[in-house]
Amino acid sequence: MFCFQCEQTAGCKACTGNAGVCGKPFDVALAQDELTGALVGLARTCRVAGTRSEAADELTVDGLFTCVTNVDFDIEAVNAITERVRAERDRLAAERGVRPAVDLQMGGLWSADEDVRSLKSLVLFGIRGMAAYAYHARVLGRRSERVDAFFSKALALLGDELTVPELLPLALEVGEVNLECMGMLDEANTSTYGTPTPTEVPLAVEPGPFIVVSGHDLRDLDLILQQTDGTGVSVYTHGEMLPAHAYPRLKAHPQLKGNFGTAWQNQRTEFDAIPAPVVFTTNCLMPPKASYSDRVFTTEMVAYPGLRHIDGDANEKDFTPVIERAKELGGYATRQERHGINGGTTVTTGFSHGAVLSVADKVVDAVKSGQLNHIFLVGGCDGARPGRNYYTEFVRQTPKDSAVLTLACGKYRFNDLDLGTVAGLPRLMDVGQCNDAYGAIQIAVALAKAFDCGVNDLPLSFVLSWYEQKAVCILLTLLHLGIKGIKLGPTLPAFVSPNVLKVLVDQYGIAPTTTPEADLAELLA
Ligand code: FS2
Ligand code: SF4
Repeated sequence: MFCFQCEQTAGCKACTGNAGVCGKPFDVALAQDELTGALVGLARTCRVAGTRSEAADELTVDGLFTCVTNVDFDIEAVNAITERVRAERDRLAAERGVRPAVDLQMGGLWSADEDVRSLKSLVLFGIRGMAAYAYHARVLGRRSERVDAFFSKALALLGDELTVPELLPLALEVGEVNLECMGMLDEANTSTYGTPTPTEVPLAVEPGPFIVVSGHDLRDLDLILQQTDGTGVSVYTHGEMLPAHAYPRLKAHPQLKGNFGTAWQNQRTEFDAIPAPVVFTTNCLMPPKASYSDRVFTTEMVAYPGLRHIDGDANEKDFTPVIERAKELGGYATRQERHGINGGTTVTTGFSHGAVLSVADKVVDAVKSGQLNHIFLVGGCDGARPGRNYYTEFVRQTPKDSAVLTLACGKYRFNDLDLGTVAGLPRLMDVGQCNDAYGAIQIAVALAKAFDCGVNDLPLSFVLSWYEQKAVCILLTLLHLGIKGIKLGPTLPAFVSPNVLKVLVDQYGIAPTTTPEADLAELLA
């Protein structure tokens, strides 16, 4: 196997051998390569035929999302999608009277010239991340012709012989289209569930049966809430589901009680003795320990051999097996006090662009009067690699006349800290999930407009942590917008070759994180 798509890749180079660091076995890695090669074959067939189909678009999104880190560890599930992709390719080719294109052999890509491999990887991993967002939007009834057409175009191009100057703009185009895709998901989430408002979320677990819901899919949480109404079963969010508490139509369910645990990489400890079922709606699933695997359910594209999968149409899924399991397990007999990693007992979320821009005047006045001197966006993924406490220390050391916007699961390093207020605003504001980077961008653009300057001229710095492929597409979006001087950690992507890195440094001033002290001094200078 060869896989180097995520931050924890072996030796900061690549996972090879029998299994990846994430626990993905070599045969699943090979099956995911085969699936990706088949998606390229389908896209090339669409290109020759001059058309796509709804089934091809759906399978493309499903297939790309399946290959995101910590989503699918089940070879049968992966192979089943590959077969459907090939069948749709053949059907479409027959319908259009063209020859079906052959699958791409991914080994050729992994052993290509290192700059070509680097840029094609940026494109492929970026569209894998974007596919997750397109998927969440689709279950809420949203699709975008531009987004779907781009998936097909980019996949077909991955099979072509392209040069570095041809591939660079394609990578930036991933960022451009991802902005549209995140915007589509933002519109889907807010029009379905309302505009998030700042909400304090307890970390304690109340007595009685409960379900923990992890991942990013709000529709799954919505269904679970509807199906637990009046049953006496409580619901807790986990990981990236935390921002759900801020959506009016989700928090209207009184059984949505709080947030369980911290970021994804702590699940094998935090779920060990839990008297409740856990549902994974998306990444980040880790191979479960035997001590709790009988309590873990997967749904949508998430799959793991031996775990129970809740299947069915995204809008009519039946979570009864999960609810029954919650009742059997019974939950805790007494209230469990639980804490964030810095000892806090609550966290606050819901500083969406809608909420922050409703007090935009206050923010602008605070900057103009000098009360608010700097805004840091400290966002991205959490992960297991040592060195990620950089982000805790960075946030802890930000000056009192600054504010910190955050998003995605990296915030669990510091979201239970009490940073107080600045100019009447909380100093720490959680914008939401990783896809809510869209919201953070809207906030930055609105501030730039208010000050009649560019985003790079604002007293605003981006300090990002990455782990999987959604971080890749978000980074490409920021580059597409021309954002300069991003600090990126805890390590740089293994798939970025020295020459590609040089372009990123020369044109965008991207730099690896160093120490909180040095980075803060530089960003505030
Ligand atoms: Fe965190 Fe994992 Fe959100 Fe990533 S829970 S690293 O999938 O997309 O962020
Ligand atoms: Fe390795 Fe990451 Fe690939 Fe898993 S997803 S095999 S950890 S590079």
